[in-house]
Amino acid sequence: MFSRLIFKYNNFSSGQIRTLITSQRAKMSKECSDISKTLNANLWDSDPELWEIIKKEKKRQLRGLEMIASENFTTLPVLQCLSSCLSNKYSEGMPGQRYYGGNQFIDQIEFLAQKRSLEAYNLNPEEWGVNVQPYSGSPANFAVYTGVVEPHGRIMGLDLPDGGHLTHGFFTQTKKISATSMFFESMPYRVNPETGLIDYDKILETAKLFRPKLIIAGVTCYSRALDYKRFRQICDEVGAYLMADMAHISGLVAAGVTPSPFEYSDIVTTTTHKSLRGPRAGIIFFRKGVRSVNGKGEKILYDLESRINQAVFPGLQGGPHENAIAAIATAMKQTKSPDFVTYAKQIVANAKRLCDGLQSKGYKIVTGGTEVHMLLMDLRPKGISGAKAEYILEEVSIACNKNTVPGDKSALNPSGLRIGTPALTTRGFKEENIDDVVNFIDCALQLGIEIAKTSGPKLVDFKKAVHEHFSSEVTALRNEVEKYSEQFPLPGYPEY
Ligand code: DSN
Repeated sequence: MFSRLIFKYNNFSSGQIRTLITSQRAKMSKECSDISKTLNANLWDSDPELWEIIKKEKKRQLRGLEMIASENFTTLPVLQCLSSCLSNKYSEGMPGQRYYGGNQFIDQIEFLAQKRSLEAYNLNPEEWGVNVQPYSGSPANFAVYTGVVEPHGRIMGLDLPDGGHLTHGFFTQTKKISATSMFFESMPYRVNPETGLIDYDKILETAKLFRPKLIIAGVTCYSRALDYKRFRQICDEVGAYLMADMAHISGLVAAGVTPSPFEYSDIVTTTTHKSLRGPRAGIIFFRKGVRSVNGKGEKILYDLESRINQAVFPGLQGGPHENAIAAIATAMKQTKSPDFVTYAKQIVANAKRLCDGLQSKGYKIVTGGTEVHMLLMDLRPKGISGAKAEYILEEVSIACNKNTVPGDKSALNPSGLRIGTPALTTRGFKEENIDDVVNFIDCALQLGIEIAKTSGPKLVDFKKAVHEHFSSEVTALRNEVEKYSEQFPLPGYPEY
């Protein structure tokens, strides 16, 4: 810049040039400081409108009882990774083989995330590989199908109304809902409508007819441990891959408080933000080495590594989110601490206490209990729909979600509530606190049941009745819940 100036003004005296340079410097430094002011302004100064909304959300999280089974409060180190400079970098490809320069530190981070992910589940790197790049659970699952099951290849997963996930192949009588059912042929398996338990005999019977390439052992709403050994036997009988989707329970698996899918699976996918308490992201674990030995004694090797890695990138994704990958690395490190094991045990203890408490108040729990982090209430005997129950609970600052129960005719008007304990456990809730939570839930539901008796079948009329005739009761209960909840700290930044 200055050499160009000197060239332009080469007829000037040296004194004139010095004056010119000084004035140019002052101008540039003012411009730089203006730019820096814009770029480095705090959010609360640069965008107060958005900041106010974020603060309200923080307050909602603090004041409410968060009981959505898939949610959690992540840790400060995870949040710090997410909001770090790593967000700036493009790094398509795998560590050590990138399509862009400048990735020497990014590579270190991604290698660390891979190593710690394997360590978190005590996996031998000779036998298991991992891809930490999926943006979340749905892309992770879709990458597996893309890499391992050819287009229109066959997949079996638990039906969504019975507790499976959309990506496990959901479709209805009239519509293919999930892309899994559009681009692959999916056949659901179900739970026994009487017991609510997965019907393994039926899976085998169906699998023998359908001959799937891949069977998914995974749930989003099922309160029992899965029988991975049984899934393995079924897969072996029909020559299918076994993919476990452990998204909900991956924190419990890391802590060793629920059976691990790794012994029996070929592929394991997970999100990292549920019981694992990391960032919103996804991971795929895949087996390496010998898959089987054929009749001639020849070893058949797994080829999952290249298929899955290439399906993630370039198949489905662009640049990996390295800030999230760093956050995975630190979350995986946290799973190795004794505190994490205590937390995971407490999640299950709290869920069992919640189940006992609700049963003692006369509520029906699908499968009759829980072995994990959540339960499913069947509200049919109580005369209130899942949607109305969800609404009245939300009105008193208790967040959970309506859910189908086995035997429900319509997924649009489900009869159950899914309730989980990971988020409250992170906030320090113990069994005695869960007893208080049971009382809050019961008070709200009793009120809802009363209102539902007269408001008619429609949700809109129920909501109207809540506000027109019961607003003082609702407000009083909400105040109690919020006062109670506020005593328990949230991890993360104090204000946001
Ligand atoms: N949305 C998650 C759940 O609530 O289970 C699954 O992706």
